[in-house]
Amino acid sequence: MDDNQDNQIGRARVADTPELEEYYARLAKFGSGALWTVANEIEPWYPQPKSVPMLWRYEDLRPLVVESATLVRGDDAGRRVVYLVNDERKDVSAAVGLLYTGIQIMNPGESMTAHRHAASALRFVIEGSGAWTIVDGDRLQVGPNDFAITPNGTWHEHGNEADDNFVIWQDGLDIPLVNALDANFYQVHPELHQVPGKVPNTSILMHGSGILKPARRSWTKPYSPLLGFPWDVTREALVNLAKVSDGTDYDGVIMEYVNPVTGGSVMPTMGAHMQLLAPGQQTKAHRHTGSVVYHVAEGRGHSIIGGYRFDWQEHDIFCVPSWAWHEHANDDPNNPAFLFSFNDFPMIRSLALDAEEEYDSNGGHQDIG
Ligand code: GTQ
Repeated sequence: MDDNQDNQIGRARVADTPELEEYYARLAKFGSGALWTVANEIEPWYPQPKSVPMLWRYEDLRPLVVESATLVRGDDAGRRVVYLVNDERKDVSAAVGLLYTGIQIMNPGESMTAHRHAASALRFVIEGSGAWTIVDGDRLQVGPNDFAITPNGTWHEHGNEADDNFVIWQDGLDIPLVNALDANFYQVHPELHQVPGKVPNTSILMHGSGILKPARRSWTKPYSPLLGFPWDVTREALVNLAKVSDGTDYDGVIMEYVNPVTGGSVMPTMGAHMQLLAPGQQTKAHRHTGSVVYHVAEGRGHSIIGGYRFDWQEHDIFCVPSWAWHEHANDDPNNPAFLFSFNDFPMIRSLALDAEEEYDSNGGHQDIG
């Protein structure tokens, strides 16, 4: 921000004097302060995220994640996760804004105990067959690039039924948000494990057709009854949309994972998207309120975020802080790139805090919010 802009009527512009400093000291004794000493900082002209743009290379982290599988037992760790923390958000364990993310590994045949919390969680599977997660009794089977949710308050436990491979997946949670609101709760399941229902993937069988929904069945919970979103269906949907649409200027062909009952976001606090960048495509730059964590599902390319270039390849994870300019490019001239992402947009929207601007290379910005 240009601090000079604060030297104007309408902004706080009181100069310190010995008399005022002495007055401030007396206010502080009573748990108080003068607004004009903090006003410009707490009411910035536009969002001033602490988070910085970052990219975490899977190549760097995978060996360390694999090492964790020999260092600690799942039963001792709760979940065996290497979490990704923003350089400027270590105090709240956030990857960006108020979003948490981590890379979880499970050994062959291993399972984690059931628990629930007020925070909402999602998974994006990176590698390995045999992964499952039981969400409120529904045993979901997931594979690479599948997306799954464990909404706030649902009992969940994870496992790997393969004999000979790890499962590695990315977790995304709104833990920093829920903690910022002082609203987090955590419970270990009294039996440590749930009894799964008879038919695995019940939520997908019931709600996953994509074009039909069960008649006369009400669903009133604030999250999607569909808990798993398989990669093959997702990828095909994007490829099909790309046949008939050039997509958006800023994101290429992009689709949101939705609650099939409402068409809205999958959970009340976090939404998720998959986007396709056509071979060689370069998007325009924009910025908006809300924080985003990306996972490269397929392909290679780069993004320019807040003026920094980040080259990415498969399974790299990167973040876009709120109000940071960003644009994406698929650097492969022959193949599409697919980016998974999750965000806090449902929260931003429900609080009517959404704003967006298009980057104008002449230096000006156009408000398109
Ligand atoms: O599986 O619910 O990465 O509670 C961090 C906290 C995963 C989980 C994490 C969690 C979970």
